[in-house]
Amino acid sequence: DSEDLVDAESYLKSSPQNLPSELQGIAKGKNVFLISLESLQSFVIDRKMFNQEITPFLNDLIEDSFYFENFYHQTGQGKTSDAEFIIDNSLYGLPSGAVYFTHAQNSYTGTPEMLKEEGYTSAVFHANDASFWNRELMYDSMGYDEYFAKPYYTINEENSVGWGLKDIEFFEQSMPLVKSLEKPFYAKFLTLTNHHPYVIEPEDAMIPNFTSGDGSFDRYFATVRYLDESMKRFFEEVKANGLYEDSIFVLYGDHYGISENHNRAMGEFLNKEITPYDSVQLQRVPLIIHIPGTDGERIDTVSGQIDIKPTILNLLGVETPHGMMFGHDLFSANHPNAAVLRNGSFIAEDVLYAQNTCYDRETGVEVEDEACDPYREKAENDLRYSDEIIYGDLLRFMLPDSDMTESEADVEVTPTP
Ligand code: GP9
Ligand code: MN
Repeated sequence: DSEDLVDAESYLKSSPQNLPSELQGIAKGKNVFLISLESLQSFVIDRKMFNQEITPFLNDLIEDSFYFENFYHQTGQGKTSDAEFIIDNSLYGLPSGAVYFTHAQNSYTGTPEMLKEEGYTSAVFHANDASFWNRELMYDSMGYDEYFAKPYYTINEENSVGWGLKDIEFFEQSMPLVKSLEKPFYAKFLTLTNHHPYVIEPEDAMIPNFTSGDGSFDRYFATVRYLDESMKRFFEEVKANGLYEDSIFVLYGDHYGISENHNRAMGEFLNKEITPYDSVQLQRVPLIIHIPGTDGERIDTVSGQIDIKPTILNLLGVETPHGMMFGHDLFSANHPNAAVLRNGSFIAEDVLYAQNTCYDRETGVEVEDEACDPYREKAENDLRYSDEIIYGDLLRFMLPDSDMTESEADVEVTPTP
């Protein structure tokens, strides 16, 4: 009941509040391009295979963007949809199942709904069945205005592969729809080509397969390279359509592409034996925040998808109370420099905790368990309170436009049924 929300709220208020960042409001009134890069992990960034860059375009984009090299996905079984949920709510997904399926009818204060107050139109572009991951229902709860799914795209034999429309085609066909949006807009794009088992047609492969003998691992690099090419073309289209200057771009990897079942091949590729420490480090996905007109900066802050909502809201200078968020502005000086993963692992400035073992974060050497104690409680509490909010649908007790909860305001407001 609302008392539980008050507990969760006081827990969140107990952690240091964001100090204003020097980028506060730098993108006020600008469009937001939010791009989910399917199954893209950070181990391919700035890396060559057979002397060829795996992600040449992203490697260049990073040079004049804010690139977070210690950014982790925090998804569970909900995969892409968990990433979408975490990013739009700054709440964790669930310990099992997909929150998009089990709790789409809850009350939320998602980013699209909050930006509506600021005059933004919000849209999702994704060339798959509209009902996949129960998105239609959850997008309503999030407050998205438009959802351009499969019916908006021309999909046929030659322009699709694997899970559907090829990414280069997807972005090409999306552009006229983007131009139809009222500005400013918050537009999310979900790519598809770089999806397990990473099938691509020879004419689309721009880099050879790796040679471990593990099929999906070996093919991963060609579909990653193709995704990179689709991003290059997309930025060219955005510039050609005069949308570049008045926009910011948030590109993120949604979750891992290569699971621990492929540790042998991964070990061969990285030339090391993959330990539980390495497996957590491999949960890093790219976060690239590109703000035209600003210089690039490589930022090593330990961070996660949970931080994206407060970061975007602060970049846009959105003052209204952000409600219950477990993440922190990535540009604030006192970001906690930590990330909690859905399975209870966590990464902090000096240690990394995985499978009941504490490691030195820099070296990967096992250290005494006490070294992880300072962060263990926060990791457990973050997940616990976030789960309570979802299982109890506690945000329905939030008063509109306020951080206050019903009981704190001591007003009798009957919660919406
Ligand atoms: C399906 C696409 C891929 O619409 O988002 O989903 P995933 O399997 O990565 O969650
Ligand atoms: Mn995905």
